Amino acid sequence: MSDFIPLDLPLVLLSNRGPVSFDRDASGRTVNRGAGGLVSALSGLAEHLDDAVWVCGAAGEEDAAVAAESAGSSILVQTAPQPHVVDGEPDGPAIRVRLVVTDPTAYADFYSVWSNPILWFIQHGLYGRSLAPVLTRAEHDAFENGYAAVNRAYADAVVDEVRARGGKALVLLQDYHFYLVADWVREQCPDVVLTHFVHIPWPGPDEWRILPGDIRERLLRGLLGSDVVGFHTRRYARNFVLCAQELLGLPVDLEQLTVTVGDRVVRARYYPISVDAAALDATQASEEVAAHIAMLRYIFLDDDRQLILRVDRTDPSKNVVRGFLAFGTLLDQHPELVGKVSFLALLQPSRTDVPEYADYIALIGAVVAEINARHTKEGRQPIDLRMVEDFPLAVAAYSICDVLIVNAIADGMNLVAKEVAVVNRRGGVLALSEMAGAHEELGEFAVTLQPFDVQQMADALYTALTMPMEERHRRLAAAAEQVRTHDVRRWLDDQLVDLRRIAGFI
Ligand code: GDG
Repeated sequence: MSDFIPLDLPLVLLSNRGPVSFDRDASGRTVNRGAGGLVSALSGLAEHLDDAVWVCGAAGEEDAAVAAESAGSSILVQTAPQPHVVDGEPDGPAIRVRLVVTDPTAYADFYSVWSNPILWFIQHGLYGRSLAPVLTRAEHDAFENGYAAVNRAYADAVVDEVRARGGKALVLLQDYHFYLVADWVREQCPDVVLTHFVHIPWPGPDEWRILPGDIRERLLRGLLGSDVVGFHTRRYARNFVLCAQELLGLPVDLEQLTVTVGDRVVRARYYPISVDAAALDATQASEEVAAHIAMLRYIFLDDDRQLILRVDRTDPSKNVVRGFLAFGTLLDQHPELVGKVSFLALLQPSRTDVPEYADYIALIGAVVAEINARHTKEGRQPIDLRMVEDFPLAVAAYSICDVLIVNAIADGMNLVAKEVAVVNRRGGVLALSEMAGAHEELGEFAVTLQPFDVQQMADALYTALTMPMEERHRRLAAAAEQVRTHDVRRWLDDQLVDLRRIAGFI
C-alpha cells in the first residue's frame, strides 16, 4: 500500500491497541506488530508520513517498561524488516509511537466496566432491560474514576503531541473507548482538524436513555468536539444526529447529517471499513493455507457434500446460538440434508472475564451437543465446533465453504463477510444479517437473514444451499468486485480527503 494523498499537516492517531507491542523472551526485549486490517491500514499511512505519531495504550508489562524508559515521550519503532526501536535515523519504514500508562484500577474501570460491558452492550442492543443493566453508585464512580480519568490521560497525551507540532494537526481518534477525548483536545488545541471513527453500531436515542442522563450527555458532547464523527453506515450516522437533537436539543440537519454546536458545524459521515484484499490474496496463496484446504476438503466435501461456515468471536452480539438453532431446524425440516451438509464453526474465545461471555460459551456448547446428538448419521456429526485462533485456517475455510453465515444481532460492519467475498473459490453464498453494517453494501448479493427469526434463517440457509451454481458464482463475483474496489485504503483515503477539505487544503 503506497501513494497516500498528501496531508499538508502532521498526523496524530489514537487507538486503544497500537501498531506494536513489546514482550520479553530469553533473548531480551521483543517487538511484535499488531494484526488486523485497521492496524495495517493506519500503519501504512503512519510509516509513509514525515510527521506522524500514534498514541496508544501500554498493554502489557513490557510496554509499561518501554513507556517508563522514554519518560512519557514518543519512541521511534522501525517496522521492517525486523521490528525494533531506533535511536537515530531508521533505515526502513518506521512509526513514532507514544505509549500511555494509566493506573491499573482506573484502567479496569475504563475497560472492563464501561467500555466492554456497558458501552458495547448499549450499542449492540444486548441488554434485556427488564433486569439489566443495574447501574449503581459503583458504575457512576467507575465512569468518573475510570472511563473519564483514562480518557483524560489519553487526551493529555494527544494534546502534548499536537502542541509539539505547533498546535495544528490532523487527529484521527478510534472507537468507543475514547468518546470524551475530542472535546478535551479541541478545548486545548482549537486549531486541530479531528475525526472520531466509531467502529460499532450507533443506536437511536432510546437505547442511549438506558444510561444516566449526565453520562450520555457527556459522551455525546465529547464526540461533538470532532469536526467529523465517522461511522460505517448512513443508518448509524443518522442515529447519531438524532441523538444530538433529542438528547441534547441541538439544531441538526437530518438530510446533510450535521449538528450545530455553538459556532461550529459537526458532520456525521459514513465510511464503510473494509479489508486489505492484496494481503488476503497473499495469505490465501501460502502453503499453510493450501495444506488446510486439502484437509478441510477431505473432512467436509467428499461425495458432493456441502459446508456451512461461521468465523466469529464468541460475542453474544454475533448470535451464534440462534445460528445453530436455525441449522438444527433446517435438518429437522429437510432430513434429506442430514449427512449431506456440515457446519464448521471457528470461534475465538473473547472477553471471558465478562460473565455474560463465559455463560455464552457454555450455552453454545450445550446447543451444539444437543443438535449433534439429534442428527448424527453413520457416525458423522453435523456440527464441528472448534474454539481456535487460527487465521490461516479461517482463510482456508473461507476459500471452500458453500455458505458463510453471519447472523449478528448487531455488527458495526463485519469484516468476515468481506473476507469471504474476496477469498472464496466455490461460489460461496453469503447468508448475511440485515443488522450487520456489511449488509448495506453486500445485501443485494447475499441471502438476507433476520437474526431473531430462527425459522426465517433456516429457510434462508436452505435457499443458499440449493441455489443454482451459476447464480451462486454471479453473486460472489459481484460481491468480490464491490469489496476489491472499496478496500481499506479507500476507507482511509475518503476520511483524509474530507479532513483536508475541512482544513481548507482542497
Ligand atoms: C469490530 C466490529 C467491525 C478471524 N479469525 C481469526 C481472526 N479473524 C479476524 C477476521 C476479521 C476479524 O478477526 C474480525 O472482524 P469483524 O469485523 O468480523 O468483527 P469484530 O472483531 O467484532 O470487529 C465489526 C470491525 O470492528 C472493524 O471496524 O467490522 O463490526 O464489531 O478480520 O478475519 N484473526 C486472528 N485469528 C483468528 O483465528 N488473529
